[in-house]
Amino acid sequence: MKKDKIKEHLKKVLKPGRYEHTLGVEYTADCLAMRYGCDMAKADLAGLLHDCAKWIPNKEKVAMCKERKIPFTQVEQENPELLHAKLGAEVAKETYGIEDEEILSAIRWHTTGKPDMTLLEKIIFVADYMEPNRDKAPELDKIRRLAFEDLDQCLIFILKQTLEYLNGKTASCDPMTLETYHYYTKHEVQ
Ligand code: DGI
Ligand code: FE
Ligand code: FE
Repeated sequence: MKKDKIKEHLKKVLKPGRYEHTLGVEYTADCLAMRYGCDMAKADLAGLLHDCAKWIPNKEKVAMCKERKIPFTQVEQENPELLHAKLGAEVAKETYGIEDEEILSAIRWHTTGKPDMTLLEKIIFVADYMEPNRDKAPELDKIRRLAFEDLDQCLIFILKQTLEYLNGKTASCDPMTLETYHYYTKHEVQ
């Protein structure tokens, strides 16, 4: 599907605030791609589509994952909103015709991250957290500066904040969120 058609479709299915967020992630992913020499067309599409499964009701998310034999964790089953990432990669392929594995993987891992992420995966993860419409996370000004100075440090800072936030909420942490955090803090270059 062409980009303007994708936008038209997303505008229809997503809530207005979610659509604005999507455009914010697209724009921010473009900026980070410029800074780090990532393929801009891929960053743009991955940013645009990263939340394309967000509108699907939770029950349906679980059913769709089962139908497609997409494996999910216990935490994802208890918090099906997490599944919008894995399912998003499938929807991007099925509905929007995206075949590029790098783009699909960036969509798939945008919520939890994963160990040893590609540049594109890191860019989408970070762009999602800091795009201009976001205003809830603490120290966003620091995160936005860090994103353009040191992408890995920014990733670690975001993961740390996410774990603190989940602790405070006693929401269960997905094993992949923890694994990503441990991977990046262990591989941190001092
Ligand atoms: O879809 P978005 O809202 O744009 O952003 P997202 O895909 O990063 O999802 C953000 C939400 O996901 C936020 O409320 C925190 C939550 N989250 C991230 N990691 C985990 C998690 N929730 C649980 N239960 N476990 C996690 O490991
Ligand atoms: Fe998301
Ligand atoms: Fe998002």
